[in-house]
Amino acid sequence: MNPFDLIALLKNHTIYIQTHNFPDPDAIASAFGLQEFLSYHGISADLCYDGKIDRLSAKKMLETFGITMLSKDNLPDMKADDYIVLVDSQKNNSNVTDLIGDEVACIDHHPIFFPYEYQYQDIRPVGSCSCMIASYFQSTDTPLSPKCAAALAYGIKMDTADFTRGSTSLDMEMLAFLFQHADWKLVVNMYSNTMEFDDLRAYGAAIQNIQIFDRTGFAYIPFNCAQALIAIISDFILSLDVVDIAVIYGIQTDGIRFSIRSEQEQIHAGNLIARALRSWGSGGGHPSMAGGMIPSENLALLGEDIHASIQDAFMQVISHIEKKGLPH
Ligand SMILES: [Mn+2]
Repeated sequence: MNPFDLIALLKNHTIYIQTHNFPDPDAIASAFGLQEFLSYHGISADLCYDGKIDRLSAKKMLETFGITMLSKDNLPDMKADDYIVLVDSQKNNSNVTDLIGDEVACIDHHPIFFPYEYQYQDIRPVGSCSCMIASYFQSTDTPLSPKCAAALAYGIKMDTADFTRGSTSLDMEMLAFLFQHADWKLVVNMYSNTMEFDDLRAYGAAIQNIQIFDRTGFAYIPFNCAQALIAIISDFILSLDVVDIAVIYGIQTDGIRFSIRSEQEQIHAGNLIARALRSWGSGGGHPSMAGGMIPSENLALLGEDIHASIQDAFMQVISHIEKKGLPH
């Protein structure tokens, strides 16, 4: 894709850059990076999202890099003919709210589940959305501020778990490119004081109730907590030597939210959750990380022992894939 096509498309319109509903470092960095990129080319854009910025790491990012993101409730002026650029997300996915503006463009690195005719579409199977935005600066010789370069570098590092997850050579090349421009102290600063005291409760609960079948670990968080925290607990459980697949879920007021990790090559995390939750909810994602949800109105379908039902559903899909050696 040619970033100049995006610039041409967006000229003379009111522009919003929207992330998915649980803005993580890659989503925030991508939105911020695109904002600076467009600004240099004479286009001003506001960053927006629905949902919550409820993780310390995300809040800290906004502070550290001086980023302003407007929540849905602070967007009373958005009109139907305003343009929206989706970053790190795609229209019609369950994790992104359909705002009133017109989704004319999409820059993302997730698999396509719901094809949509954007006027500008740049969707590539790379490890982070941030590396795609970095490549826009590089390929167009657009100046990059030390702050913005640092944010994009942090986005790449976080989404690839420091090049241990889904990383590609573009992620690596762009990190090297960003390193030359970045105020690296800001990146280092993001790694200190990253845990909130309340997080310990979620860790504690998961440690208490973890169950391991074969090499699949199940654990749940029995109270409302941030989606990003469920994902962090998922990474934590996956780090156990006896676990190759982690299925972590949080019992929330609007349903059960899942975070899945797989380090088994034949088990595609996105396909696993899509199939396991098929009759109750929905899910999807990457080969190694995925998410999903069972809405509260469907909880009755799980029967009396919801944990046993969830474990059965996942174990059935896993053993089916292992037996058949199905391609993912
Ligand atoms: Mn991402």
